Amino acid sequence: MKENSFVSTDDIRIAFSGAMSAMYRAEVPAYGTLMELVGKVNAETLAADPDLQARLEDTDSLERISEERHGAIRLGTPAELSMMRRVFAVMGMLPVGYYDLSTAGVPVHSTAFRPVGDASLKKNPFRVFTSLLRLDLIADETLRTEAEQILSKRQIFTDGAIALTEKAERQGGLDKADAERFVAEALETFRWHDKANVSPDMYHRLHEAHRLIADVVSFKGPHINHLTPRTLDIDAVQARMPDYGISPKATIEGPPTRRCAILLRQTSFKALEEPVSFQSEDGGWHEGSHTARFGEIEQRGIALTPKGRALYDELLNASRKVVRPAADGSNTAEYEKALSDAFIPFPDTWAGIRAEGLGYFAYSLTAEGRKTTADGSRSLDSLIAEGLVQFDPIVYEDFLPVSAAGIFQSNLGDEAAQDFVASPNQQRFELDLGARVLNEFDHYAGIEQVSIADIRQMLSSAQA
Ligand code: OOG
Ligand code: NI
Repeated sequence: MKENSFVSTDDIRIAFSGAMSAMYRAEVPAYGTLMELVGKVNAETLAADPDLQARLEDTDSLERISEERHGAIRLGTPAELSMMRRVFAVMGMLPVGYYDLSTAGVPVHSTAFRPVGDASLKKNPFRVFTSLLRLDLIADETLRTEAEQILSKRQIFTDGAIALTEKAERQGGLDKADAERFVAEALETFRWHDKANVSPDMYHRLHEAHRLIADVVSFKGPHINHLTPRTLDIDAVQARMPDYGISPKATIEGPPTRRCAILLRQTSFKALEEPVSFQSEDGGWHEGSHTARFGEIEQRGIALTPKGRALYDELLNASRKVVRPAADGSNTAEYEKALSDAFIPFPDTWAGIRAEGLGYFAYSLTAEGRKTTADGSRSLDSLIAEGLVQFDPIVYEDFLPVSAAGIFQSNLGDEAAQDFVASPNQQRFELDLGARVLNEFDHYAGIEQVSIADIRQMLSSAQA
């Protein structure tokens, strides 16, 4: 087959995220309501801020502004994780970053499968936060063995999804008909199953050990547990959720409201209790329920350098020493105050963030710079001071472990907070994944460096 007859991995991802969104809206009506609210707030924010509208028109496609940016799944075995990696690769999604959530009381470690590179992210940024259950953190050995046995019997991928993934690997891509079939087959893995594959008793025991274990082990597959559209005003959506009959988690995760947005802010509505039937050993079905699925929103800011990230972590920790956000919302106002007070030392202008080396920027020539013949090897600071070069924040495309833990916890119920011994194990995770994860800092530094090399090259060739 000729290579140019293959559908691009970006186009397969576009089709897949669209199909996932439609499926989830049909399965979880409250999510459709959240999408409606997000669309409304985004439209209002744009109407009230023509500058923002103009800036976004340059960089984003406005009619897609409220589309999903990410979703999340939880897997049970190393074999599932490595096959998932191969399936996502067909859609141009690669594992970036390692997140250890054991420290935060959640027995998983995770990566985000996402497009890498500016062009792919612009076409469609959809990512999937993918966690692997860590049965090694479960104290009860009998239960651990039973859970392993249950998981070893399930097959979360359809035969078609596996065959088409292998075909894509063999050929280096998929043609249009195969790509369409691939999207439909891959979607099956993420579907909700209202019939559990364990007995009521087993579900109860798994649930007692940790709600998350019950969520992963009791079902035929790793149902998508949330999708997350982008909002231009997360505070407004959080405040208005109750007007739409949806109940938000108590606090917004991440940094406080700022002029210059950094990293990632996110919040969700609380997971819904949904009917599920369980089959007992005698074959009879028993009605019960399970709580796992929710909706989330996110607002992204600049990617921070290791120095900026260290400052972020330090200030976040400092704020939590003053007030720990309570899940019931009883101290939300105090928490928000402690958070914004703690972040006063973090500069809140782009120039300030840049001057202290806290964030990554993309550099480009100004209109003046494009006309000039300046020496391209001069310092960036002097080129900027003379108005020849400008800098724009590079958007953070990854996740934050403390925030992710907050999102998990808010959807696991208040009693689920548990202590595990901190045990990050990236090596084990990569072994199970069958690949190394990309380092997100290297990635942003690379984008920044390329932009600098480009302007130097343009200035020098103008001089020649
Ligand atoms: C994943 C929670 C993490 C985020 O946005 O930080 C996450 C999960 O609940 O499975 O999606
Ligand atoms: Ni999320």
